[in-house]
Amino acid sequence: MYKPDYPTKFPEGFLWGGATAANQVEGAWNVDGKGLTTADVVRKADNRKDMASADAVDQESLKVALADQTDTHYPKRRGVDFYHHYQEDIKLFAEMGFKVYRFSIAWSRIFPNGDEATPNEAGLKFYDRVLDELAKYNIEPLITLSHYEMPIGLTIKQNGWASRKTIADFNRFTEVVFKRYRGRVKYWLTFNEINTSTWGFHETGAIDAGMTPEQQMQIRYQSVHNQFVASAIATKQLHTIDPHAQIGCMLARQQTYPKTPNPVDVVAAQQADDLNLFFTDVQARGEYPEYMNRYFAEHHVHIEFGEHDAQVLRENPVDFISFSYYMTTVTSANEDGNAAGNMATGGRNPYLKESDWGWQIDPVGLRITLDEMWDRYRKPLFVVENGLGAVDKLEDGHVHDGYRIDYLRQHIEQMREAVSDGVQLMGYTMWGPIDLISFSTSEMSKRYGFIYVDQDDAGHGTLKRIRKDSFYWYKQVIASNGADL
Ligand code: BGP
Repeated sequence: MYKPDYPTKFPEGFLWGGATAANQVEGAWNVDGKGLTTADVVRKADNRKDMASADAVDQESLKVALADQTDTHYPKRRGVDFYHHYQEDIKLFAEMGFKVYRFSIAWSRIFPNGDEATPNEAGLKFYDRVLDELAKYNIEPLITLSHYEMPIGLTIKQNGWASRKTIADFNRFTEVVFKRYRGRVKYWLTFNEINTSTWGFHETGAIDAGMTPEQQMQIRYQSVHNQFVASAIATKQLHTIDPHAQIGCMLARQQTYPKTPNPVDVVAAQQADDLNLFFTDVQARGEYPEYMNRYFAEHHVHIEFGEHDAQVLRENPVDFISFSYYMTTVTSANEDGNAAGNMATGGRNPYLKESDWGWQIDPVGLRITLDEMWDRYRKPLFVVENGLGAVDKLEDGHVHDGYRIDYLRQHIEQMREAVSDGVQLMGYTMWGPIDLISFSTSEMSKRYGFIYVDQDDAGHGTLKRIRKDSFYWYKQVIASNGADL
């Protein structure tokens, strides 16, 4: 599959495309037997830069959400109605020349409560239709098994990933979809941005609001461990069920730079980076890295290992490593090392500009990231998210989003440099080829797409799809395999 084409081109067969998540595009939150998910109970943020809204679920707000049968306060329930527009949307992806489309399967469409004895056939059929549509245009699916949601039933019953029981529930789901879609899907990912489990609910499905930071840390890292084991078991299942398919992990990569050349700052940056790369260290190398022993001891975190966990992790590393890339951060020895790992809350870099939401833009950092990760792991890499959230204006039926083109061009140029440096790069799925609901703020107006969707923050609009300027630009990028930027 991968053929190096040194020195300045992207390899032949490079997978160009875009990425979305079920809970941000599908809508149809209560259609065809789908159960409620953790994403369906997240209220719209009051503050448009609020990163924490997706985790602000406590027992009280959960009760309110469960009783609410509307989508008024829960925009992820409505998405952009991909559930009913998938043919039109995939046709537009095909028009741009997509080679790959990354999307997630909503677990609660297949197992509405997470632990039924038999799967929901209507849910399986929906993804059959999506796969058929992609096959029509020779677009490879890249499927995320868990993208920021799980059946809310498992939160209520066992506090989500905080419980080991969730491993078996998840792996029943993965076995069903691997068997059902065998031979039709070459690329799978287990957990989207698994490291954001350290932020809480949206990734762990465990309600820990109101606990002390120490208790939260304990619950979150244990949830991570349970996801590691579930991911390794899924890897084993896939390799047995469909030996031609490949499976990867997925990290929200955030490179940390030292604030100054003072060696103590360099150590602080290295430590912050280790905390970010811990996740891929485990999933790619199959064991916990030594530096985490010290970290856990210093923070009084105790990870409960099942009898066979170490062996399962060791025997089932991932085939490739994928990550999202939005920004880098800066730290110094004077700052709290933990804060440096948080998106948009780390130190500012005076050399970089930022988006309307304060995310610092660092194309060169993508090259640094790719080069370092290739050195560290020597496994194929896949950039599965990168993009610019911006306020777009629709004028006379057009969106002139030159700023988005600039952003993507600069990042793709740096990817090309990394490929020339020798990095094995499988592909690039930019985030949000079609406008969708923002993860962090649940807003519609934070747009990423090549395709504009006529819907506002309150859910009003025709849902009409409109090609932006960037749509035509990306088409030319793909047609020229990244030569014509
Ligand atoms: C990543 C998530 C996506 C996505 C993206 C952009 O962290 O994997 O789900 O939404 O970030 O973030 P936002 O929507 O908050 O702008």
